[in-house]
Amino acid sequence: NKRRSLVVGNWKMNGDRSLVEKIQSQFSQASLANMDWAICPPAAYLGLFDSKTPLGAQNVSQFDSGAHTGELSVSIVKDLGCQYVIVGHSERREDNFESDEVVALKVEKILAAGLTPILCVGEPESVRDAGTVFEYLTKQLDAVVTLVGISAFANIVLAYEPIWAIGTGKTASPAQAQDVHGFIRGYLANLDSNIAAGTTILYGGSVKGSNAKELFSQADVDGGLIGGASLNPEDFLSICLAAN
Ligand code: G2H
Repeated sequence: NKRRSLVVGNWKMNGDRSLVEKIQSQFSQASLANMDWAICPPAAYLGLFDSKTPLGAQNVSQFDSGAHTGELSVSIVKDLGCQYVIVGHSERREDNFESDEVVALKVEKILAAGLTPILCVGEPESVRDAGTVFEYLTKQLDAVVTLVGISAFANIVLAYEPIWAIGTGKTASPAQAQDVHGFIRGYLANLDSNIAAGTTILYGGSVKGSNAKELFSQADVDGGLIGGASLNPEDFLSICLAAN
């Protein structure tokens, strides 16, 4: 049996107060008993949501508190109602020069606070063209396993996001996604087969209402991390329904 599905909307640096209202009204009548969902809005909007909306942050600091201007700690986002924190998104790895080691430190902080990290991994197009996807992902995963240990993956959600498919309209085919998701589960299984069987692995990269069902039906795809399509409440609901 497959794991319970999860669909997470990542608004990135988009949205406004009115989208907060629209998404809440779109989801207020929805029956989504067989899956979990959450919204990761810009952090400034977290406090505008009612308590019925499951929330996540898009990032947190690797530090606990103190003199880190512009940063948000895990305890702050927890205080604002977050259950999840996206960590290691390729856009942060690129724009903010986050290394595998910094990503691992953030995962450690998120776990220590009792929140669920959504740990993003994924290769650029050049790596796919060179045929070294699995080596690239192994290095990203090793950094986290080394710091927090394999047993911590009982409380970590993984997201595979091929960088060449992010916001480009170029979705990985269901077979391409399954190929990598199967590899990731195999990587975990080499370390602990029970952990591997229970780990939620999301796919991210141009998921839409029209391709969600087929992606989510793959054996090792347990849901999605949704960027652009999560900004349209109807589209995002249709993606959640495809996982329900
Ligand atoms: C991948 C995804 C959400 P999009 O980054 O994290 O974005 O669905 O716009 O490709």
